[in-house]
Amino acid sequence: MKRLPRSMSALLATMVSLAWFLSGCGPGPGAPAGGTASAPETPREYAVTGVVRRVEPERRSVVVKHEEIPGFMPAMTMPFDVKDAKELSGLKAGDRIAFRMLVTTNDGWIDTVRVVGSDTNTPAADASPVRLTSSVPLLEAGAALPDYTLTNELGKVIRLSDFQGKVLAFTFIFTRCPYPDFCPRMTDLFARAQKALADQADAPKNLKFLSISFDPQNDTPDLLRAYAERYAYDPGQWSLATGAWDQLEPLTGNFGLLFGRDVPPEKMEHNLRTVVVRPSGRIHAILPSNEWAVDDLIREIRAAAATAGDAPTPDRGR
Ligand SMILES: [Cu+2]
Repeated sequence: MKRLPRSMSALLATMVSLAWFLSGCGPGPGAPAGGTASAPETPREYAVTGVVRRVEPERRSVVVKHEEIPGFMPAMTMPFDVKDAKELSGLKAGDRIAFRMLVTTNDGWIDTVRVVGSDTNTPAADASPVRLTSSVPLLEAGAALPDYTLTNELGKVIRLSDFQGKVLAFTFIFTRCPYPDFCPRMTDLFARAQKALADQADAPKNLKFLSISFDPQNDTPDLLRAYAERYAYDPGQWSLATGAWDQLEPLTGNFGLLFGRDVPPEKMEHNLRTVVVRPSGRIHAILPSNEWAVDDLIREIRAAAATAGDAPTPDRGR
Protein backbone atom coordinates (compact mmCIF):
# COMPACT_ATOMS: atom_id res chain seq x y z
CA MET A 1 0.00 0.00 0.00
CA LYS A 2 1.50 3.25 -1.13
CA ARG A 3 1.50 6.13 1.30
CA LEU A 4 0.55 9.49 -0.09
CA PRO A 5 3.62 11.69 -0.35
CA ARG A 6 4.01 13.99 2.60
CA SER A 7 3.94 17.00 0.34
CA MET A 8 0.40 16.11 -0.68
CA SER A 9 -1.16 17.84 2.33
CA ALA A 10 0.63 21.03 1.54
CA LEU A 11 -0.39 21.01 -2.07
CA LEU A 12 -4.00 20.32 -1.24
CA ALA A 13 -4.16 23.61 0.58
CA THR A 14 -2.86 25.21 -2.57
CA MET A 15 -5.43 23.65 -4.87
CA VAL A 16 -7.98 26.28 -4.10
CA SER A 17 -5.87 28.83 -5.86
CA LEU A 18 -5.74 26.66 -8.94
CA ALA A 19 -9.15 27.47 -10.28
CA TRP A 20 -7.64 28.14 -13.60
CA PHE A 21 -6.56 24.57 -14.15
CA LEU A 22 -10.18 23.62 -14.07
CA SER A 23 -11.44 26.47 -16.16
CA GLY A 24 -10.09 25.48 -19.53
CA CYS A 25 -12.42 27.91 -21.27
CA GLY A 26 -11.53 31.01 -19.31
CA PRO A 27 -10.68 34.14 -21.23
CA GLY A 28 -7.10 34.61 -22.25
CA PRO A 29 -5.23 37.87 -21.98
CA GLY A 30 -6.81 40.53 -24.11
CA ALA A 31 -10.21 38.89 -23.85
CA PRO A 32 -11.73 40.21 -20.65
CA ALA A 33 -14.72 38.27 -19.40
CA GLY A 34 -18.25 39.54 -19.56
CA GLY A 35 -17.49 42.65 -21.56
CA THR A 36 -15.91 44.43 -18.63
CA ALA A 37 -14.20 47.67 -19.43
CA SER A 38 -11.08 46.94 -17.42
CA ALA A 39 -7.74 46.67 -19.17
CA PRO A 40 -6.51 43.20 -20.11
CA GLU A 41 -4.80 41.54 -17.19
CA THR A 42 -1.09 40.98 -17.55
CA PRO A 43 -0.41 37.32 -16.87
CA ARG A 44 2.07 36.35 -14.22
CA GLU A 45 4.89 34.25 -15.63
CA TYR A 46 6.76 31.36 -14.12
CA ALA A 47 9.61 29.27 -15.52
CA VAL A 48 8.86 25.60 -14.91
CA THR A 49 10.67 22.34 -15.50
CA GLY A 50 9.38 18.81 -15.22
CA VAL A 51 8.90 15.44 -16.85
CA VAL A 52 6.08 14.63 -19.26
CA ARG A 53 3.84 11.86 -18.00
CA ARG A 54 1.15 11.94 -20.64
CA VAL A 55 0.33 14.04 -23.71
CA GLU A 56 -3.33 14.74 -24.45
CA PRO A 57 -3.36 16.61 -27.78
CA GLU A 58 -7.15 16.41 -28.13
CA ARG A 59 -7.49 18.34 -24.87
CA ARG A 60 -4.53 20.58 -25.69
CA SER A 61 -3.09 19.41 -22.42
CA VAL A 62 0.01 17.75 -21.11
CA VAL A 63 0.36 16.04 -17.75
CA VAL A 64 3.69 16.96 -16.21
CA LYS A 65 5.43 15.90 -13.05
CA HIS A 66 6.81 19.33 -12.38
CA GLU A 67 9.29 20.65 -9.91
CA GLU A 68 8.46 23.25 -7.32
CA ILE A 69 7.26 26.53 -8.77
CA PRO A 70 8.64 28.95 -6.17
CA GLY A 71 6.00 31.33 -4.93
CA PHE A 72 3.20 29.44 -6.62
CA MET A 73 2.98 25.75 -5.85
CA PRO A 74 4.93 22.75 -4.67
CA ALA A 75 6.10 19.95 -6.94
CA MET A 76 3.30 17.75 -8.19
CA THR A 77 1.92 15.89 -11.17
CA MET A 78 -0.83 17.78 -12.95
CA PRO A 79 -2.20 18.79 -16.34
CA PHE A 80 -1.22 21.99 -18.08
CA ASP A 81 -3.16 23.50 -20.96
CA VAL A 82 -1.63 24.99 -24.09
CA LYS A 83 -3.29 27.54 -26.33
CA ASP A 84 -1.67 26.08 -29.41
CA ALA A 85 -1.60 22.31 -29.88
CA LYS A 86 1.65 22.74 -31.82
CA GLU A 87 3.33 23.24 -28.45
CA LEU A 88 2.74 19.53 -27.83
CA SER A 89 3.96 18.15 -31.15
CA GLY A 90 6.74 15.63 -30.73
CA LEU A 91 6.40 15.49 -26.94
CA LYS A 92 6.33 12.07 -25.35
CA ALA A 93 6.20 10.57 -21.88
CA GLY A 94 9.59 10.69 -20.23
CA ASP A 95 10.70 13.91 -21.91
CA ARG A 96 12.21 16.38 -19.51
CA ILE A 97 10.83 19.77 -20.52
CA ALA A 98 11.16 23.42 -19.67
CA PHE A 99 8.34 25.85 -20.34
CA ARG A 100 6.74 29.11 -19.36
CA MET A 101 3.57 29.06 -17.29
CA LEU A 102 1.24 32.05 -17.54
CA VAL A 103 -1.45 32.71 -14.98
CA THR A 104 -4.24 35.26 -14.80
CA THR A 105 -7.12 35.40 -12.35
CA ASN A 106 -9.17 32.88 -14.24
CA ASP A 107 -6.97 31.32 -16.83
CA GLY A 108 -3.66 29.58 -17.11
CA TRP A 109 -1.62 27.98 -19.83
CA ILE A 110 1.88 27.16 -20.82
CA ASP A 111 3.99 27.97 -23.87
CA THR A 112 7.55 27.85 -25.20
CA VAL A 113 7.70 24.17 -24.32
CA ARG A 114 11.10 22.68 -25.13
CA VAL A 115 12.62 19.30 -24.49
CA VAL A 116 15.78 19.56 -22.43
CA GLY A 117 16.46 15.89 -21.80
CA SER A 118 14.80 12.66 -20.86
CA ASP A 119 14.05 10.98 -17.58
CA THR A 120 13.93 7.22 -17.63
CA ASN A 121 13.47 7.01 -13.87
CA THR A 122 9.85 8.11 -14.00
CA PRO A 123 8.06 5.79 -16.39
CA ALA A 124 4.74 6.98 -17.70
CA ALA A 125 3.08 3.87 -16.30
CA ASP A 126 3.71 5.31 -12.85
CA ALA A 127 1.52 8.32 -13.54
CA SER A 128 -1.51 8.90 -11.38
CA PRO A 129 -3.91 10.72 -13.67
CA VAL A 130 -6.40 13.11 -12.22
CA ARG A 131 -9.92 13.67 -13.30
CA LEU A 132 -10.34 17.09 -14.74
CA THR A 133 -13.69 18.70 -15.34
CA SER A 134 -13.34 21.89 -17.26
CA SER A 135 -16.96 22.48 -18.18
CA VAL A 136 -18.25 23.77 -14.86
CA PRO A 137 -17.28 26.82 -12.82
CA LEU A 138 -15.29 26.48 -9.66
CA LEU A 139 -17.56 27.69 -6.88
CA GLU A 140 -16.64 29.81 -3.91
CA ALA A 141 -18.34 30.88 -0.71
CA GLY A 142 -21.38 33.00 -1.48
CA ALA A 143 -22.29 31.10 -4.65
CA ALA A 144 -25.54 29.19 -4.91
CA LEU A 145 -25.05 25.44 -4.62
CA PRO A 146 -26.21 23.89 -7.90
CA ASP A 147 -28.69 21.06 -7.68
CA TYR A 148 -27.50 17.52 -8.25
CA THR A 149 -29.26 14.19 -7.91
CA LEU A 150 -27.68 11.37 -5.94
CA THR A 151 -28.73 8.08 -4.34
CA ASN A 152 -28.28 7.69 -0.62
CA GLU A 153 -27.24 4.80 1.58
CA LEU A 154 -30.86 3.70 1.88
CA GLY A 155 -31.21 3.50 -1.90
CA LYS A 156 -33.32 6.65 -1.93
CA VAL A 157 -32.90 9.30 -4.63
CA ILE A 158 -31.99 12.64 -3.10
CA ARG A 159 -31.35 16.08 -4.51
CA LEU A 160 -29.07 18.64 -2.96
CA SER A 161 -31.98 21.09 -3.12
CA ASP A 162 -33.83 18.78 -0.70
CA PHE A 163 -31.63 20.26 2.03
CA GLN A 164 -32.64 23.85 1.41
CA GLY A 165 -33.88 25.22 4.71
CA LYS A 166 -31.19 23.31 6.60
CA VAL A 167 -27.49 23.76 7.11
CA LEU A 168 -25.85 21.16 4.89
CA ALA A 169 -22.29 20.02 5.57
CA PHE A 170 -20.93 17.74 2.88
CA THR A 171 -17.61 16.19 2.04
CA PHE A 172 -16.25 13.84 -0.61
CA ILE A 173 -15.02 10.35 0.23
CA PHE A 174 -14.81 6.82 -1.03
CA THR A 175 -15.07 3.88 1.32
CA ARG A 176 -12.03 1.96 0.09
CA CYS A 177 -9.72 4.96 0.40
CA PRO A 178 -6.33 3.68 1.53
CA TYR A 179 -5.06 6.91 3.10
CA PRO A 180 -5.95 7.26 6.78
CA ASP A 181 -5.47 11.01 6.72
CA PHE A 182 -7.93 11.41 3.89
CA CYS A 183 -11.38 9.80 3.59
CA PRO A 184 -11.27 7.89 6.89
CA ARG A 185 -10.29 11.12 8.58
CA MET A 186 -13.12 13.06 6.92
CA THR A 187 -15.62 10.43 8.02
CA ASP A 188 -14.22 10.39 11.53
CA LEU A 189 -14.46 14.18 11.69
CA PHE A 190 -18.08 14.04 10.56
CA ALA A 191 -18.80 11.37 13.18
CA ARG A 192 -17.24 13.52 15.87
CA ALA A 193 -19.05 16.66 14.71
CA GLN A 194 -22.35 14.79 14.67
CA LYS A 195 -21.76 13.56 18.20
CA ALA A 196 -20.48 16.88 19.53
CA LEU A 197 -23.48 18.77 18.18
CA ALA A 198 -25.88 16.17 19.54
CA ASP A 199 -24.43 16.92 22.97
CA GLN A 200 -24.77 20.70 22.64
CA ALA A 201 -28.14 21.96 23.80
CA ASP A 202 -27.97 25.09 21.65
CA ALA A 203 -26.74 23.33 18.53
CA PRO A 204 -28.53 24.05 15.25
CA LYS A 205 -31.35 21.58 14.86
CA ASN A 206 -31.85 21.92 11.15
CA LEU A 207 -28.65 20.30 10.05
CA LYS A 208 -27.60 17.51 7.75
CA PHE A 209 -24.25 15.89 7.11
CA LEU A 210 -23.69 14.32 3.72
CA SER A 211 -20.71 12.22 2.62
CA ILE A 212 -20.56 11.94 -1.16
CA SER A 213 -18.65 9.04 -2.66
CA PHE A 214 -16.77 9.55 -5.91
CA ASP A 215 -16.38 5.80 -6.33
CA PRO A 216 -19.88 4.86 -7.48
CA GLN A 217 -18.79 1.56 -9.03
CA ASN A 218 -17.85 0.25 -5.62
CA ASP A 219 -19.89 2.31 -3.17
CA THR A 220 -23.35 0.80 -3.43
CA PRO A 221 -26.04 1.94 -0.99
CA ASP A 222 -25.54 -1.22 1.09
CA LEU A 223 -21.82 -0.67 1.29
CA LEU A 224 -22.23 3.00 2.18
CA ARG A 225 -24.66 2.09 4.93
CA ALA A 226 -22.37 -0.59 6.37
CA TYR A 227 -19.49 1.89 6.27
CA ALA A 228 -21.55 4.57 8.02
CA GLU A 229 -22.65 2.14 10.69
CA ARG A 230 -19.03 1.50 11.54
CA TYR A 231 -18.87 5.19 12.42
CA ALA A 232 -22.09 5.02 14.44
CA TYR A 233 -23.85 7.39 12.08
CA ASP A 234 -27.27 8.77 12.91
CA PRO A 235 -29.34 8.33 9.70
CA GLY A 236 -31.52 11.25 10.70
CA GLN A 237 -28.51 13.57 10.78
CA TRP A 238 -26.13 12.12 8.27
CA SER A 239 -26.56 10.65 4.82
CA LEU A 240 -24.05 9.02 2.52
CA ALA A 241 -24.65 9.08 -1.18
CA THR A 242 -23.19 8.63 -4.60
CA GLY A 243 -24.52 9.00 -8.09
CA ALA A 244 -24.08 8.76 -11.82
CA TRP A 245 -21.05 10.39 -13.39
CA ASP A 246 -23.15 13.00 -15.14
CA GLN A 247 -23.96 14.28 -11.64
CA LEU A 248 -20.73 13.48 -9.80
CA GLU A 249 -18.42 14.93 -12.39
CA PRO A 250 -19.82 18.47 -12.41
CA LEU A 251 -20.42 18.35 -8.64
CA THR A 252 -16.82 17.42 -7.88
CA GLY A 253 -15.66 19.82 -10.58
CA ASN A 254 -17.55 22.67 -8.93
CA PHE A 255 -15.33 22.27 -5.89
CA GLY A 256 -12.01 21.46 -7.52
CA LEU A 257 -11.97 17.90 -6.31
CA LEU A 258 -9.20 16.05 -8.11
CA PHE A 259 -8.94 12.30 -8.04
CA GLY A 260 -7.54 9.38 -9.97
CA ARG A 261 -9.23 8.10 -13.05
CA ASP A 262 -8.68 4.57 -14.29
CA VAL A 263 -6.25 3.90 -11.48
CA PRO A 264 -6.49 1.12 -8.93
CA PRO A 265 -8.15 2.37 -5.74
CA GLU A 266 -5.01 1.70 -3.71
CA LYS A 267 -3.33 4.31 -5.87
CA MET A 268 -6.21 6.75 -6.00
CA GLU A 269 -4.67 9.93 -4.77
CA HIS A 270 -7.07 12.79 -4.38
CA ASN A 271 -7.62 16.05 -2.63
CA LEU A 272 -10.34 16.94 -0.16
CA ARG A 273 -13.16 19.40 0.05
CA THR A 274 -15.66 19.92 2.83
CA VAL A 275 -18.45 22.37 2.17
CA VAL A 276 -20.91 24.07 4.52
CA VAL A 277 -24.08 25.37 2.88
CA ARG A 278 -26.47 27.91 4.36
CA PRO A 279 -30.19 27.20 4.71
CA SER A 280 -30.68 29.61 1.80
CA GLY A 281 -28.76 27.24 -0.45
CA ARG A 282 -25.71 29.48 -0.67
CA ILE A 283 -22.27 28.10 0.01
CA HIS A 284 -21.09 29.37 3.38
CA ALA A 285 -17.57 27.95 3.59
CA ILE A 286 -15.28 25.51 1.84
CA LEU A 287 -12.69 23.74 3.96
CA PRO A 288 -9.87 22.46 1.77
CA SER A 289 -7.41 19.75 2.76
CA ASN A 290 -7.56 17.81 6.00
CA GLU A 291 -6.04 20.56 8.09
CA TRP A 292 -9.10 21.47 10.05
CA ALA A 293 -10.52 20.19 13.30
CA VAL A 294 -14.02 19.32 14.46
CA ASP A 295 -14.32 22.72 16.14
CA ASP A 296 -13.60 24.49 12.85
CA LEU A 297 -16.43 22.63 11.18
CA ILE A 298 -18.81 23.25 14.06
CA ARG A 299 -17.97 26.94 14.01
CA GLU A 300 -18.82 27.15 10.30
CA ILE A 301 -22.02 25.16 10.82
CA ARG A 302 -23.12 27.51 13.61
CA ALA A 303 -22.29 30.57 11.53
CA ALA A 304 -24.21 29.15 8.58
CA ALA A 305 -27.17 28.42 10.83
CA ALA A 306 -27.13 32.03 11.99
CA THR A 307 -28.00 33.09 8.43
CA ALA A 308 -31.26 31.16 8.55
CA GLY A 309 -33.26 34.33 7.91
CA ASP A 310 -31.68 34.87 4.50
CA ALA A 311 -33.97 34.51 1.52
CA PRO A 312 -33.80 31.18 -0.27
CA THR A 313 -31.58 31.14 -3.31
CA PRO A 314 -33.62 31.20 -6.48
CA ASP A 315 -32.59 29.48 -9.65
CA ARG A 316 -30.52 26.58 -8.41
CA GLY A 317 -30.64 24.67 -11.65
CA ARG A 318 -27.62 24.33 -13.85
CU1 LIG B 1 -9.56 9.16 0.31
